[in-house]
Parts: sequence; C-alpha cells; structure tokens
Amino acid sequence: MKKIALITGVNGQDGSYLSELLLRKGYKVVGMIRRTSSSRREKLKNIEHLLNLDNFELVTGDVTDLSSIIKILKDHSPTEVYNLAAQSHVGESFTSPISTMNINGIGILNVLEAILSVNKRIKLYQASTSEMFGDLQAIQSEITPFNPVSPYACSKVYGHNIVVNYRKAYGIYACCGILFNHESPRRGEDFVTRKITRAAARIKLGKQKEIRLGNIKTYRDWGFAGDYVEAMWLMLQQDEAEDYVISSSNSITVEDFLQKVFIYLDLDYRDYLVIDEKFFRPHDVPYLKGDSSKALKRLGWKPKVNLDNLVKMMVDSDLEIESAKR
Ligand code: GDR
Repeated sequence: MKKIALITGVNGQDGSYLSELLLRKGYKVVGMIRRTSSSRREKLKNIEHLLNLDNFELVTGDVTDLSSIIKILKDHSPTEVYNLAAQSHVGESFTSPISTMNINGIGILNVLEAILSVNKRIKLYQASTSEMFGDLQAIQSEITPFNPVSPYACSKVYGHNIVVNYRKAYGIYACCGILFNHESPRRGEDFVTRKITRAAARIKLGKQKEIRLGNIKTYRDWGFAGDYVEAMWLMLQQDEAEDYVISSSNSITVEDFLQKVFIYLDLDYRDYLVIDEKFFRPHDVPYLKGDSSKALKRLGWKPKVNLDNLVKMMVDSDLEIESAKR
C-alpha cells in the first residue's frame, strides 16, 4: 500500500526538506498551508520545485480549525502526519503570545483530536523543541526537565505534554522530536543564522554597510535541517513511539557563528556589527547543547553536515541570491 504523508506547515524550511525526503522514498505527500494574504510566490518559494510533481499535492487548512484537519484526514487518508505548522519565532511570541499558543498548543490538540475521530492508526510526528529546556546551563537529553522561558517555549511544552498524554491514554503512535536549532539556505531571514549569512553576503557585495543584532552571547547547538528531517521520518518507522533529542552536540555562541561567516568571506565582523536593543528578548535561553545519543543508538541517526559546511552552504547560497539581484 502506498504511504501517504500529511505535512502541516509544508512551506517552511523543514516542510520542504521533509517533502523531498518522503517523495524520494515513494510517498505521496499532501502538504498543508494556511490561507493568508501574503503573496503566493513568497509563501511557496521553498516548495515551488515540488508543486508540479505527481505525488505532491497542496491543500489549504489550518491547525487552529479542527474541522479543516478532520476534512483533510478524511479526504486524503494519510498514514503519517507530520505536524510542523507553528508560530516558530521565539522573539515574536513575546508580542503575539495568544496566537502563538493557539497555533502551537491548540493546533496540535486539534490534530490529535482529528486523529482520534478519523483513524487512530495514523502515526503522528510532533515538532517539539530545545527551547523547552529554557534556562539551564547543562547538556540536555530526553530526561532533562523542561523550564520554558518564552511564550513560544510554554506553548511547545504544552504541545509536547499533550502528545505524550494522548499516546499513553489512547495508545496512538505519536512521537515528539526535540529538535535543536537547524538551519539551511531555506531558513527564514528572521532567524539569526540566515540574518547573518544574508547580511554578510550583502556586505561583501557592497549592498549593506552594517548588521544589527541583539544578544550575541547565547550558545546554540546548530545543525543542518536536511539531516534533521531524516530523524523525523525514522521516528515514525520504529516498533514503538518514543521521543528523541535531535542535535549536533556542538554548541557555540551567536558571536562565534558571526565570526565564522565573516571569516569565510575574508571580512572582520567587528567592522560591521551594531548591537541593537530592539533585537533583545525579555528573557533569552542562554545555553543549548543537546545529547542525541538515544537517536544514534535506537534510530541509527547522526548528523552528516558539520557547522563549517553549513556556514559555507548558507553563505554561498546567499551570495548567489544577492549577486543575481544586482
Ligand atoms: P531560536 O533561534 O530562538 O534559538 O529558536 P533564533 O535564530 O531566532 O535565535 C538564536 C539566538 O540568537 C539571538 N539573536 C537574534 N535572534 C534573531 N532572530 N535575530 C537577531 O537579530 C538576533 N540577535 C541575537 C537570539 O536572542 C537567540 O539567543 C529557533 C527557532 O527555529 C525555534 O522555532 C526552534 O524551536 C528553535 O530554534 C530550536
């Protein structure tokens, strides 16, 4: 029987890489996007190359609307659902805490309820996050307690807990992937790595004079999104549903990342950096470093792209994009 996957939030960075992976594996992919007023071209740029493929279908739906999820499950009979739809910007969650909770918290609850009412055998992947660990100066694994410090992280802790609750209460196959930061040339420009690689490319080409950032002293454990979506798929192919930390297990500061990018372009970041209060968060996560040894042991998963190659990939891509705009 052909496997059918529903991916909510398919047009995001992860949705696009996951779609490519599943299509390569012979799945039919049903990709869900929200109807919004933003331009179709901008909204679909990560998945433009998939739109005309026979096994890829785009549908409109909204995780905050239970009836739309039920209808999609009934119409398309997916065997696996990957819930990637989210308000994923941590800083933004401080200005939009209620919509963040609706999308990230009520959204996954709706997906769970839809699975219970349509077909309990559908396997579910939920995008949990390292942000749930919050303010903790230690390496984080599946047994580390959550200590969320943003509305985003609080909403994701709710999402995580309700998935675990439904798994235990109703016996559904549902996994949470606790993914640490994962980046790529398709990363949104509001996130710090892409903001840096894009600005550096523009500075190199003489199109921009400075880069304005907030807190550059925080540590993050960055990996390549293309590697991380493979772990999502692996989690749904096991005998038992469990939760996994997915990380590179290396941690550097935002400032170190900035330095790497500028060095790659033969520039000194100190000549261009402006620290701007506007980009500081009311409460930030100071240190993230994941221990993904469970994923290695049980799923055989480990990242393939290291940080230097990720930097190269992102900078080269932004140089190409910016050069083409000249
Ligand atoms: P994060 O990613 O919050 O870790 O969440 P982000 O790239 O936004 O921030 C990383 C760190 O950089 C600091 N920072 C800035 N951040 C942004 N966005 N813009 C700036 O100008 C800037 N200056 C400094 C931040 O304060 C922070 O410390 C990401 C998201 O993808 C989440 O959805 C996901 O769950 C986690 O990664 C894992």
